[in-house]
Parts: sequence; C-alpha cells; structure tokens
Amino acid sequence: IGMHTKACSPEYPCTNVKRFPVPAELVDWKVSFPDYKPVDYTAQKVLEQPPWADPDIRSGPVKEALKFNGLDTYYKTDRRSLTGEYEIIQGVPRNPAGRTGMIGRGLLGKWGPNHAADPLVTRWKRDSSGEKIHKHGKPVLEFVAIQRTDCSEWALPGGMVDPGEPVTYTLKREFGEEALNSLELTPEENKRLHDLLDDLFHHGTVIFKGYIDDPRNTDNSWMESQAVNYHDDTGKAFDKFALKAGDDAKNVRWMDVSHELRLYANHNDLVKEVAKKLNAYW
Ligand code: RP5
Ligand code: MG
Ligand code: MG
Repeated sequence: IGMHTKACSPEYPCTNVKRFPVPAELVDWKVSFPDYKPVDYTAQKVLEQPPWADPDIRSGPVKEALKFNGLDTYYKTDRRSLTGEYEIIQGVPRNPAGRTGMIGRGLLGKWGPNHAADPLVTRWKRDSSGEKIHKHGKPVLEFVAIQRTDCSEWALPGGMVDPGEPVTYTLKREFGEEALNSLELTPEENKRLHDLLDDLFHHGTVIFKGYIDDPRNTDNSWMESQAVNYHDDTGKAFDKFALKAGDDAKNVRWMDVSHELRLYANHNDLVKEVAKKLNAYW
C-alpha cells in the first residue's frame, strides 16, 4: 500500500483537535522520527462504547483480549486487514500506511482495521436524444455521488460493514440508505426497493480492496474498504429510482467522471480505476 496524505493532514474532522505535524518524508515508519509526539485522541462518543466500538484497551484490563489479525468471534469483529498482517506495538495495532500524528482511535470505533464497503454505480452520460457523450474520443461516465453530512465533501455512498453482514449486502444497504433514503420508507416499500436492487446489484465488478486514506484514520485505527462497480450500460436500470439523500448523506446526484473530481478520502482513485476498466473518459 502507498503512503497516505489525507490521513495525516493537520485538521482532524469534526473537532478542533490538531494532529502532530508529519512531513511527507517522515510518514513511513521505517524512517526514524525521534521527535514524533502524536496527539492522543479518542472521541467521547467512542469512549462511551456504543455497540459499534471496541473497549478502551489502554486504560486497564478488558473482559476478553481483542483477537488482532483474526476473526474475533467474542467481539463479532473481523480484525483481519485487507492489506495483510499488521503489527501490534505495545498492545495496539499500527497503521500499515504510516504515521498520522495521532494515537488512540479518534472517531473510529475499532482498533486496527474498520471495514467499509463502497458501491460505485455508473452509467454513460447521454444527450437529450440518448446518444453517448464523448470527450477526447472517449465516452463520459457518470456515477452516483453523495455529499457527506459530517464534512460536506462529495463521496461514494459507502458505509461500515455490520457484524456478520456479507459485504454484498452492505453495498446494497448503504446505497439504499444514502442514495435512495430507504430508512424513511415503510417496511413494504423497503422490501420492494430491495427486490429491485437485488437485480441491479447482481453483477458487480470488484474495483478495489484495501486501505482507505480516510481523514479519520489514526496510528492505531484506520478505514479499509471494498469498492464494487455496478455499471448500467443501457442507462435503463437505474432510471427506475429517484435519487434522494438519506442517513449520513445530505445530497445525492449523478456526477461526471473526470480528473477534475475532488472526492472524500481516496475515492478519486477508486473512480479513476472504474474509468480505466470501462475505457471511459477521465
Ligand atoms: C470511507 O468512509 C469509506 O470508503 C466509506 O465510503 C466511508 C464509510 O464511513 P461512513 O460513511 O459510515 O462514515 O473511508
Ligand atoms: Mg451509511
Ligand atoms: Mg456513509
């Protein structure tokens, strides 16, 4: 995995906490940095240990030791990293992408990897007569983007994998919640929506599996994701849905795929990968 950049930018999201500055050339753990004094921060709501958060393993003994680098059945958490085995230093996991200027968990619930999934729904951009639009000889793609409520940045409509949940289900569920506002539908409407989505989310292409350069990452907790592309080649399938933002999204829309995108975390790289795979304009 490459080194991160957003995971070590000074501002930590949703707080006025500042990370200890880490110059790009000192991100790599292999480079010595004797003056490194990372800020220790874990959000209050994480310390209160809601169901999605681990216990605070540094403040004293816990009921059951966390099973790092394994499937932890006691805490119903998959602690394996998509990037391979990670190191445990003084009892806590170490971020495989390097220093972040912060220890503790910040806003993240789990020590080590926090698993998410990102649906990448695409179609060709078309003019009013239905013809594909080209730029520099290549067809232009559109993808479904949401605007995050927490930081107002545009992003993929992704979310956390719930305990025991198959990732294919997370992809569908998060798309429903954030891009179709499924949480505000009646149970019957929801059932109908999920049946429709089942068809569309049948043929996905895995685009990416690994470390996410998320601004919430710390030296001990980080985001990982699997991004899956659902491409609507005819443009007819996703027409059945009216996009409506919901849950942790405040806006949703079809957005043009191009090098001009400025998305949350490293989502630009994921979208770029889809453009490459579908031989679309970037
Ligand atoms: C990113 O955060 C992932 O790529 C995914 O899009 C998202 C998951 O977190 P929440 O949207 O649930 O905050 O790292
Ligand atoms: Mg969500
Ligand atoms: Mg989300």
